[in-house]
Amino acid sequence: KKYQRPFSICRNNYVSIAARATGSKDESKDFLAVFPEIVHELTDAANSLETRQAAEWFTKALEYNVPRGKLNRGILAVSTYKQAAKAEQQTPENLKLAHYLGWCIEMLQSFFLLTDDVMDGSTTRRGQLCWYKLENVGLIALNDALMIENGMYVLFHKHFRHLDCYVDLLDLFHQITFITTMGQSLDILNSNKTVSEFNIDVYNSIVANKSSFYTFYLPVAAALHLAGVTDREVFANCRAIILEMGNFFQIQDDFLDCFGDPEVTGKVGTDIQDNKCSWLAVKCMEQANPEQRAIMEECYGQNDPEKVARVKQLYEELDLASYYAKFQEDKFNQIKTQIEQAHKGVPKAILLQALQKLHQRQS
Ligand code: DMA
Ligand code: MG
Ligand code: MG
Ligand code: MG
Repeated sequence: KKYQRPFSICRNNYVSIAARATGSKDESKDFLAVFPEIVHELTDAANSLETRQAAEWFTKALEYNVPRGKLNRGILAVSTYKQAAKAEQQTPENLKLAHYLGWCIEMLQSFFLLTDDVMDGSTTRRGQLCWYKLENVGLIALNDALMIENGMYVLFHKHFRHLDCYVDLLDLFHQITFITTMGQSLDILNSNKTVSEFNIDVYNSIVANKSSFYTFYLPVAAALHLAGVTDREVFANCRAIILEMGNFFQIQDDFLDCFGDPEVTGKVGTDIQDNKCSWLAVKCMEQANPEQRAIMEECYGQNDPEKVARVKQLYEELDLASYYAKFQEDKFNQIKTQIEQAHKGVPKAILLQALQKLHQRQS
């Protein structure tokens, strides 16, 4: 009940619902100001198919899901564009396009989250009940996820088709979607293994694919395409740094799944119950003695509150929180140096800003 929110939201008041947004006030405000137009255009496109009832449903799905997160990815696209595009390129029309691009990334993220929550059996997301958990939604959420994903291409068609970068953008979104779905598949397939089979190499390959590409590479690369950057080396250099950032980001996500405050993260963790090859499980198995390993083998991946508590207790006995704090600091500094030493053409200031946002994040 606590998380249930009414469907109807005042159209012009998205700013007040963006409590989770972590951009500067102006960045978030400017970004959110575009969302009602996105909804309007997508609703129009759906209505033109004479599917009025479905169009109304689509509007609800968009409003409930798309603008509710931290908006980091969407805003990262806008700020990368502002840094990478030449001054004369930065016309109001082009800045508007950068915002549309940012919302396309938020829509892709929303598509992944809708399906992720079904697969992970999660209950809450972004401080509200997961979409599929709403009484009148259920598994139609899977079709809603597809509507949101493909709504994104309606926007591309309408606003980007005339640009030289159109094909590169479409290619990029398709490639990233493919990689992410492969990563999600790896994540699920490994959750069917036993905890003693987990290791850091398996972990790193899951994370690179399921998280790093769409979280950091997509917003930066998409904005570079829009800014007219064509030098492949710039993309390749960004990619190496960004994959490290994504790995860092997902390690934090895994830590917060267990030790975060759901009031702050907006979601209740499920990794232990779901038998996920999470960073904590990997580190626990690396550091555990034979008795502790046996506890993990018995209790990990069970939907039983006592067993979940026993796993958390074990994480505490091994003081994984202190290990994490130290690891996080070292990794942060290592990535910072890597960005500072990057080739010319890499949007260093933007990457440093994105990295700074991750520093000791709680949500
Ligand atoms: C995140 O994995 C990956 C995608 C593609 C959504 P996750 O299940 O750890 O994410 P969350 O903790 O947000 O459910
Ligand atoms: Mg999940
Ligand atoms: Mg998942
Ligand atoms: Mg998680």
